[in-house]
Amino acid sequence: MLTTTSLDLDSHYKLTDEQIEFYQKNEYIKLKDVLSAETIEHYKKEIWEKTLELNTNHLPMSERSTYDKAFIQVINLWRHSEKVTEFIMSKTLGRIAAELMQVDGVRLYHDQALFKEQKGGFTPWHADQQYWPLATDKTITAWIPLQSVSLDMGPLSFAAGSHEDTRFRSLAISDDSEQVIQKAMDKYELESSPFDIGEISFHSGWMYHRAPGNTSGKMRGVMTVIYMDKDMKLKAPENSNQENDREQFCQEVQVGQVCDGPLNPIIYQK
Ligand SMILES: O=C(O)CCC(=O)C(=O)O
Repeated sequence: MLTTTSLDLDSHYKLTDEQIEFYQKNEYIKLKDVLSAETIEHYKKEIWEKTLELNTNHLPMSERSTYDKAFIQVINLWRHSEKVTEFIMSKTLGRIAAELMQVDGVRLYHDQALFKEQKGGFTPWHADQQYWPLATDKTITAWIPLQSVSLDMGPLSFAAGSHEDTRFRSLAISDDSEQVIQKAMDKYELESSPFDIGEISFHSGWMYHRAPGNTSGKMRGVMTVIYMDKDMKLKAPENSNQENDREQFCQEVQVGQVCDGPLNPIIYQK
């Protein structure tokens, strides 16, 4: 039986200067052996069961929108399970997030389970921050596979350095974002590679990414944690997605104030 102290959720994953420079330039990075297979296994069952229990996306694939074909999405799982809370509050992951962004500390924006079902569709090209009413670009997502992810399961794929192209920031996830952004991504290097167990990617809120569909016959279970700079301020929402996010994730926070509401605990601080 594992105890929390035997897990690597609160250890120091030493990033090299090259890794931090790589992230600063490309705004994504894939890191191997961040968590042990043992740790992932310890939390996997609870995350898996809660995700399936709370999922409301039950239509047959053929009747779903492109967005809903891409994944089952369950948000703020940490509010539903103490065990998941332990996982989400990992200082190992929070510290990596802070060091990659070069900030003194990070808060939780929210978590989400993203399970790509058997025959699940592709995740269209997009940048996450279209959805977020956050004042700066100091945001980052940890994408944490709950099993290894082969190419046919739909690994998250990144256009290195694409955050520099600001033209498509108003596009929400859709067939339109897939087509329009795809055309502009040729000039960036595409990283689309499998994930080992324990390998975790980190990407910024404004870098463009997508995922191929799942043709493997197996569910692709992934947990994500979205962090923001601990000093992040709430900005006035600029679209309906941001209005929605403000209500869901920035409760009790006024525009112009630090996002330090009850749903935004500090996860790591120097
Ligand atoms: O898991 C996926 O297919 C998409 C994930 C994603 O877009 C994200 O975590 O920002």
